[in-house]
Amino acid sequence: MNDKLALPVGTTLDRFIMRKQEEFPYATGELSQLLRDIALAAKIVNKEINRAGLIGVTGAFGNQNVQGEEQQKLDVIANIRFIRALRNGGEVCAILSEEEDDIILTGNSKGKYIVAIDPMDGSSNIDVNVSIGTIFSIYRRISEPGDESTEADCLQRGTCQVAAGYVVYGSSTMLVYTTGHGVNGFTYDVSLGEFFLSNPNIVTPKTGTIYSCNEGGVNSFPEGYKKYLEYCKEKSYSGRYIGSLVADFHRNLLKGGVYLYPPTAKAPKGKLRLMYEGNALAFIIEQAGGRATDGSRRIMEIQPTELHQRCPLIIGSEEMVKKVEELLAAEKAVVA
Ligand code: P6P
Repeated sequence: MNDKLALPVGTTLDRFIMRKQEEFPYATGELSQLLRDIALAAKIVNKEINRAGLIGVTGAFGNQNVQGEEQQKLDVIANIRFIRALRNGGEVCAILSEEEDDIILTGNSKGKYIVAIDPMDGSSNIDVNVSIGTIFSIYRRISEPGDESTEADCLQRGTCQVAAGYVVYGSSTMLVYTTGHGVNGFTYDVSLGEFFLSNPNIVTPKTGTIYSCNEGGVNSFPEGYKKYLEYCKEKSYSGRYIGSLVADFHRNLLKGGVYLYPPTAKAPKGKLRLMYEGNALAFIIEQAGGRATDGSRRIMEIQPTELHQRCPLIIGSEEMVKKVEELLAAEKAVVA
């Protein structure tokens, strides 16, 4: 047969998920269905982002979220889309969303899974056509199926995640996820309405020359961070900071680099949220051979105590993250 006349289109996300499920004889398909539900919502959100300026969904919604941040219209829309897809998919019993004060009980009391999600990360960039993203983290519930889900279901360490991923709505739209067996990236083909495997088995470089940090707050950074930024300049590293964590993370994941969000005067515990930013990306970066810390602890070992708790975040290439930790430790030694 002359295949050259009709080249294969590649592996769809659905087919990839099914193949991976076959590798786990006891897999019952619920997690596979959950991942499909997330992909469906991502396709819908992608369409609304691409047409935001035409359908009047740019700009502020007029409310603040639990974080005290100005909600953008697309924050609210993405939150609705993902919650609806997860509720209708039936596999999720509760959702922890950046845009909701409390956990959302989906009514699927028999659902085995919990999802922690930042439906639209970097939303301040929406109106200026800069990449934005969705970040998600999936846990098995602790409470019994059939019982009402509890906050304890959502306050699990990152090491308990069964899957995590993100969608980056950029020059192309990509979904990148892990279930603890490596990291794989899928690019969305709008014309076919499918995600296709484009970045199999992503491994992040052990080191790099890119650092991502909002240095506007440098005067209030702990000394060790200041020392690391000086180190980057001595080494003539490239400063790349988009203001969308997902976009900065994705570039550094593929090219090598480190993203830092230190404690600042404005955010003494850091700005980023542990449950639906730190843990999700930490799972991915570790599966890709990188490292994620809050400066002294492995992100995924932090025991959460609040749904929306924040954490300092240093994440990316292993050797670069270790260098930051080394300078922070030296600072502590001097202070002690
Ligand atoms: P700053 C977006 O609000 C976000 O959570 C991340 O996506 C981004 O990296 C960071 O905050 C930007 O924060 O303080 O530099 O504007």
